[in-house]
Amino acid sequence: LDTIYLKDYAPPAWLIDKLDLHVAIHEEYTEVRGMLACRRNPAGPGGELVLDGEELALQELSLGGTALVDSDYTLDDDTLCIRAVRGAALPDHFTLETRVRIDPDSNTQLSGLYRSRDGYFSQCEAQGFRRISFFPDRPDIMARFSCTIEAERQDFPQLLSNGNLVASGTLGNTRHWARWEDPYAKPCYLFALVAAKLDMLEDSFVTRSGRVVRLAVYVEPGKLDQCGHAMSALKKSMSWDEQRFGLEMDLDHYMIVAVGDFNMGAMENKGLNIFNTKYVLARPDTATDSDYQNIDRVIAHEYFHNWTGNRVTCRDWFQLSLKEGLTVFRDQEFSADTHSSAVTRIQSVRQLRIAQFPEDAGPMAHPIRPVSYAEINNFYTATVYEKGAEVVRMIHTLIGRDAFRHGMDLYFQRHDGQAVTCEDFVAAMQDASGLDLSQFRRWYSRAGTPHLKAEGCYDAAVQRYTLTLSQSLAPTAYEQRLQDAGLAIEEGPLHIPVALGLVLPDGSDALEREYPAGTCVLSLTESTQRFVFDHIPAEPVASVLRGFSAPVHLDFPQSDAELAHLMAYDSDACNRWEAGQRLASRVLLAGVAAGGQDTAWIPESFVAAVDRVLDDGMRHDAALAAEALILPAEQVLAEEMAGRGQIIDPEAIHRSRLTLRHHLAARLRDKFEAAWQALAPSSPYAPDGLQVGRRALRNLALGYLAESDEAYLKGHVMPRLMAQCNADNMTDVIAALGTLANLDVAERTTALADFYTRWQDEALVVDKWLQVQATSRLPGTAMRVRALMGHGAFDIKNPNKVYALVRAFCAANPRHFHGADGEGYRLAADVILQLQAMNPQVAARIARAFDRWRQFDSERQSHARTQLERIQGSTNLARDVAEVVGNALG
Ligand code: BAL
Ligand code: ZN
Repeated sequence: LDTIYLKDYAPPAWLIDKLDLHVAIHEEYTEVRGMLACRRNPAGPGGELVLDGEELALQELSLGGTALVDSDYTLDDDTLCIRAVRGAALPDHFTLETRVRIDPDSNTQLSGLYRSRDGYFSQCEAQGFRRISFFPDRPDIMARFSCTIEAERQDFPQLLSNGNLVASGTLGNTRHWARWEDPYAKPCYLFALVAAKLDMLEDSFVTRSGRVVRLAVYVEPGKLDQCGHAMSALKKSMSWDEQRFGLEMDLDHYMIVAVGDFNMGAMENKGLNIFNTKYVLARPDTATDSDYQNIDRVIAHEYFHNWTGNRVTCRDWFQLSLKEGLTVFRDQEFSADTHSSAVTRIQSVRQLRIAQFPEDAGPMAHPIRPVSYAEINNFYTATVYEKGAEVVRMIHTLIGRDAFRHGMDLYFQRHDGQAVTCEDFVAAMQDASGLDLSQFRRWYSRAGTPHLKAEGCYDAAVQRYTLTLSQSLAPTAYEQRLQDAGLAIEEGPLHIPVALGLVLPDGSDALEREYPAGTCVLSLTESTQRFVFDHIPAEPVASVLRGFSAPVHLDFPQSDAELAHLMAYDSDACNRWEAGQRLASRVLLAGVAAGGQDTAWIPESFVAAVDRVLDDGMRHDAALAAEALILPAEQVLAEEMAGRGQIIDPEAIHRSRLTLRHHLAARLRDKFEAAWQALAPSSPYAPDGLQVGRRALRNLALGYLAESDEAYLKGHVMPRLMAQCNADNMTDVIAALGTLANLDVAERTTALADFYTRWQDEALVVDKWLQVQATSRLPGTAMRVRALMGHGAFDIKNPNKVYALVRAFCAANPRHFHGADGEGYRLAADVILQLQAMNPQVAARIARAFDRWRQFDSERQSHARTQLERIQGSTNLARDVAEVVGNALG
């Protein structure tokens, strides 16, 4: 596998100022003509003009109107190099004309231009544009694009591209054309093209300076009743970015197109976002509360990219987190401001632990700015996105909200219209705040999750509390790769912001007078540091890492009683939740050590704590209580075991979690019943904060009630579950169906069959039907997933179907994926082998499920190795898959 290194970055020899495209879509093929205004880069290294091109059938090539001859250029599978024009040296400026044919109808990779049910759609990030036209496909080439699209009028009435529609017309009897011009220079990964038959919802937004922006959401015919929420999310995002960051929409048109075949969640193409339908379509009876929230978040994310990504873009793909980490931070802040900030933060932290911490500990470990890759598509990761956002958040925590805003202003003043590096972003933050961030920069080049060790000591005689903090970061697989490649490994302590509160016995904050919200932000910059607090009137319980102020593992030996104190009194909601999670993990891991059976390992104090949280949830904040009552995920417990050097035992983890659920259900049945009754809906469905919280807690209570003994389950719970399968909103329906999918009862079959009959024509709802079955805890799930792959509802060419069935099974059903018989691994390998020829990006994402195979027992390791080697030995091994599997096998 060829590896690409950051150290080899060189500025381009040639710049492209303009690209004029003409795309003619025909039934048999699509013809693409490109006119590239090329200019020698005065700051470049000199040399030939190198254009990328993949699966392009070259028809014509000329320079300034002169057809090039064979000796003027070389063409291979992925590059076209122009050296001369009829033997003479290239002039400093010229226009290059290319004409190619492509075959979007057979493009199953969904990268470049491809056919989906309702038309043709493009996806160019990271390197899809080279599958449309010859071009230097690198983000530091920013050109002004114009695009004329031509197609059959009846089948493809909408012809869309970036920017403004400047002309359109008809061609003969059946064809039509449209010409678009984008006023902003952009890298080619932001180019987009749609030729389709879609319905449109139109609206407008007036920016704070008075610009009227036409907004349009395009969806498959018949789905207009499912786009209202996306449109309102877009308008909310536009207002929020003006208020929080002073950033205004810069175009007259902003379009969102939803398509059912899409590798990613969505794509921020300039003025023409293309979205996976999953993040656009919603109606109360088809979408859950979390679907609604995800739509808000993803619409906002893509919109925010207009500034953080499009106006200022990345110099090279190693800088991906420059736009992704920053934009995730921005979408998290948007969600915090528009929903509950505590719940938003808790959900982000949970997701980081489930997806990013294991990545940091596994064979694909990399810093948020890696220095090498084989396939860039493998680096759209939880690390680049979610940990990248944490790094931006730490800057925000260290310098404060106002300085951060000044830093953003400075970043845009300096770099608007440029392709820059993470270093440029940090420099703007440093210059705006005056805080020296040189040590902080290490976060950009270090892989792995640091350990933060804390030790507290209270001296009652002098009323002094001393906190000793130490940090350590063990080498990961990434450092090994650096070493193998002879690259330097960065060392030294990190700059870690540790937000701290001291909670007194009466529940008040000891630091409340000196610091806002009683929270001070400590800067840990040494390996070990002591922090001293005087005038602390009684022994406090330290609340370390409030708001999860740094993405680290906290090693702080607090007693159960101290954690219970934080659960009850910490003024920081995130740390109240965290204390509960630490307590629950402690209990569950004791259960694992005890084999997961009987209940002697479940302390009475834990049952009492759950009882209190339930009470609190009914009286105050149901949403927060629901978060607190979700036990740590099996994957998180598995990582805790691995972190302690233990072999992961997925069966024992599952068993102890289930035993704890049964125990809580038995002990607190009346409480769960009371919650279920008290939280019954009293108004029509709306995905608003209050209702969302009430539904979450009510469905959580129902889930616990379903863990009751058989008689109670049959007599009292089953009728409710079956009735709820016909609720008027998908949140309640899927909560009931998901619960039933875990139960070995006849009603399970009936409910699943009825659901499918009702929803078989709604693709996104069918995805939910696949997912609840893929994540079922019942024995035989691997076999049922395999059977579902042969069901008419499944289509291996559609990423959403693969994600709903296969990825959900591999990533969200650890007990069955890591089943002792190796069936889960075999299933994943079969899918990867079949999929890699069609869609290597999606195949590689499934392959990531093997990341942690070495942490299991030798029998499981042997099953996993067999499958990994089987994949690695396959003919036509895709590069994306080869990198993932190669790293896994080490
Ligand atoms: N840029 C790829 C999709 C996203 O992160 O918005
Ligand atoms: Zn993004």
